[in-house]
Amino acid sequence: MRVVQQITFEAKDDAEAIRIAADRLGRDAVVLSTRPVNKGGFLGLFGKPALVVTAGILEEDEPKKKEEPIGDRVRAFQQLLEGKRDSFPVVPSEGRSSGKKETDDTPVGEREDRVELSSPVATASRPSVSREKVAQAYGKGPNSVEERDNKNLSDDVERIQRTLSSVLERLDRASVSDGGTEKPPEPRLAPSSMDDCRERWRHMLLEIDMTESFVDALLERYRGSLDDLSFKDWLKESIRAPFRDVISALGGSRVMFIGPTGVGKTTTIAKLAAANSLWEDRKVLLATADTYRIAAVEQLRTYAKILGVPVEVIFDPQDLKGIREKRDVELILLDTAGRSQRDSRRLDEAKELYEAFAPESVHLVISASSKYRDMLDVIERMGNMPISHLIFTKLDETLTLGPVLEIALNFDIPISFLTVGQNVPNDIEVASTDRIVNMALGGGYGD
Ligand SMILES: Nc1nc2c(ncn2[C@@H]2O[C@H](COP(=O)(O)OP(=O)(O)OP(=O)(O)O)[C@@H](O)[C@H]2O)c(=O)[nH]1
Ligand SMILES: [Mg+2]
Repeated sequence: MRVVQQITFEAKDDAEAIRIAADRLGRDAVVLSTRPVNKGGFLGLFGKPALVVTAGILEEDEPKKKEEPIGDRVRAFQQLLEGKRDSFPVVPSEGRSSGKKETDDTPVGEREDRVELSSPVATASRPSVSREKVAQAYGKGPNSVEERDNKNLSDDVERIQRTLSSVLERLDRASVSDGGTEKPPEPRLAPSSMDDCRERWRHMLLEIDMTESFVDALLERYRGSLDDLSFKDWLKESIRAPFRDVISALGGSRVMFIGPTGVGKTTTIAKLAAANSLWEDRKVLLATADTYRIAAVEQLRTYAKILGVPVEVIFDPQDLKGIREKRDVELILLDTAGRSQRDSRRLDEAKELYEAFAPESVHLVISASSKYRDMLDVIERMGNMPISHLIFTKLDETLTLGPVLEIALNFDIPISFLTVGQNVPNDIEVASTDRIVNMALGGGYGD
């Protein structure tokens, strides 16, 4: 990689630096460095802060090979990212892999049993995981007969377990409604009354940080429900995560991502861009309207370069109209600046982007480690745009997924994806009601 057409100029802030670089060098301009200086003033004091900016265009040393096998592209992608983590400030080096030894006593939420591609570290210490396994994590089925058999077997076991627990819980209910005349169930298998059962769930739901009044209302609703489902299955039936694969979960070919600062919007977009371009072989275009921070533009540009997909920087919402009409693109993922739900001016700007882009779906990205009240506030205030999907990120960072469950139960907005770590592109899943409920009630990610 070499720099061509390098220029140096002054700007008052990051946003102006990005804009001047693009004006003078075109849309592929990259800000290479910025140095803060004080302009004017006396003896270096009382001056106005400014930036001395170096920008240029990066060019590949050798033309890229045309079509590498997918495995090689993925591995190269991972290796480049691992390398980038040391030098690139917005992709921090402390990954989720703590290097801690896992034992059977390790709480489920701390286990590292996610699907992992071979990174430079992983290849040395453990076998890499097949493409099929990764494809499965993205909602694709197993390929070989052996894999199908294993899957059928584990599906059967899961079905039997579900049936058994539902039968046990029905037994509990029956013993209560019959005024206790029924033969008491085995004490080690189930609590002896509906109230015990209810208390147990109540305790558990409060432990995972659900709101007390909501928990009581929820348990009442369950008691009054006519169907014969176990509580867990009833919860699963009550939330919406209906998508089976990455394409249906995206909900269209023009997709916009909004959300508070630092929740993982750009990382999630990079994961989805990888999934779509590497596994689905779709022509993806990344666009970013986050021109407030140099690091934000460069973060997306870095992912785009590694993936070999084009990226457009949006300075003006009207730029989106041209992008919408691009013919050779199958999927446009629009990244936006993180904004506080309390900053109404920034929210209006997002609305302008929405109107110019006319997306087919708007995914609101929320961190699973936020408090329930804050999640609620985000959804309500960002609702100045029609939110079509919810994405929960950072499920790996919390053991108490009650707020996620509570949002899922309270809103009729479908949940599209769950992200479970910093690793691009692995740490993302198409959301499923099973996963959400099992993780929430089972002690977090890893259950
Ligand atoms: N543990 C964990 N970290 C994540 C996850 N998703 C993203 N991150 C990390 O969260 C940090 C912020 O991610 P970004 O993608 O830059 O977040 P953003 O929403 O684009 O941030 P702004 O553009 O500043 O609003 C980075 O360090 C990511 O690696 C996740 O699922 N789990
Ligand atoms: Mg971002």
